[in-house]
Amino acid sequence: MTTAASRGLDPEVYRGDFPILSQGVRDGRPLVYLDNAATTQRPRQVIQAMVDTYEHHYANVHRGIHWLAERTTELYEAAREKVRQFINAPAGEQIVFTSGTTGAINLVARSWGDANVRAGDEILVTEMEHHSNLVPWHQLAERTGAVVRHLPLTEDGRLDLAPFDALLSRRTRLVAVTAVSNVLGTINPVEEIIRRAHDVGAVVLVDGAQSVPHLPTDVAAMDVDFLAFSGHKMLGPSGVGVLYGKRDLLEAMPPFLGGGSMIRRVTLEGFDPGDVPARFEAGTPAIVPAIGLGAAIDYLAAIPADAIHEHERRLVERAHEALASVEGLRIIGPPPEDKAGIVTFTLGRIHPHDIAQLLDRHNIAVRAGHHCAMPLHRRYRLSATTRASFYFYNTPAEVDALAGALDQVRQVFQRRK
Ligand code: C6P
Repeated sequence: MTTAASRGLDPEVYRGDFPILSQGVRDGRPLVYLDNAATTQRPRQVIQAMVDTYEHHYANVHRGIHWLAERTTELYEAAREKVRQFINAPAGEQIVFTSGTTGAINLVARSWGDANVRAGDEILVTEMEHHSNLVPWHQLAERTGAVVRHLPLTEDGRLDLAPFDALLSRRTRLVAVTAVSNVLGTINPVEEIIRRAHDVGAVVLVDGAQSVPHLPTDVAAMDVDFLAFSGHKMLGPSGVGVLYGKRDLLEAMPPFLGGGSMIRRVTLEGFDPGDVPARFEAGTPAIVPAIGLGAAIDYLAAIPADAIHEHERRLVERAHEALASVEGLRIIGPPPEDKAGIVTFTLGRIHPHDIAQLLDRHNIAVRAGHHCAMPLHRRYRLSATTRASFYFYNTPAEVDALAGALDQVRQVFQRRK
């Protein structure tokens, strides 16, 4: 059977929609944007949706009686519905707009965590988590006396599930795991993790920052309790993200931030919280970014998610092959078939910041550093790495440009020796 994925995706069909990809020329070199795990670029349709809102449909939401406020509220709520459909959530009430993945995870740690975690309870994370999925749990442990434990990594960049059963117990209140590593690209077996965690009564939070933009996501099929992700990593603007939660969990959670919109009634003596999701959206929300995220989802939903994944996998395969010919280059992480569109590497003893700076002279944008994953780097006895990360608009020619430029970087440093 021919599927959308097997037919392949032609990035040229989409590149024209992204003004920055054609306007980012420097010294005659076109921009090769390979920093998509940090943030993606936006197509004209998303930028225009936000301009249109400011020009024609802008007022505050859930407050005004005037028609303009009603129109903006409709657009804001339509964006929530688009998110719901995109991840197959049962109801719009289960979609909470946050400031991003970080905001979503902190909301769970503060609200669900403070209400449910006690001294001696355990929170299980993994050695490959982004700091956003580690620090909030350390903070929760500091507040409550709970203990943070972790699943280790294998040498080739996968989760080591061997000690999982021994680590899981009735004391485990929460398992917090990323669906895709932002450094290694590893795609984790989250459905299996969720199933096994549920067997001991633990709640599971999946960090979807690097998976929702790149892989098909179905929260109902996953049976996940909480899913967090960011708009700016999936063609949307920064400043908006999403927390999906199971309805019974969200409804039992106390509000975290207090203020306008999150209440049913306020007196001088106290307040009654509003229903979900308003209970968790105190104050004026990121109105235009949320509408922009809705437009980003319209754009993404028109491209089969499995075709995006397959295209990125082919780019990663090509990168693994091409980069292997660069002397001294070592890729950190599993083979292409187990990864999303991320290739992280070291090149001899050249500092990753120097590599990124020299690649920048070729107008190739990558990220260098610890990528907000210090424990992961420590695991591989590294302080920093260089990372190229792809999206559906990247081309095989860009991968080749990266490999060619890296070989020149190597030669520059060899000459300096
Ligand atoms: N990773 C990267 O270059 P925010 O900043 O809240 O939108 O997303 C945080 C976050 C959480 N989890 C994972 C797996 C992530 O990759 C990120 C963001 C970027 O890798 C910026 S540090």
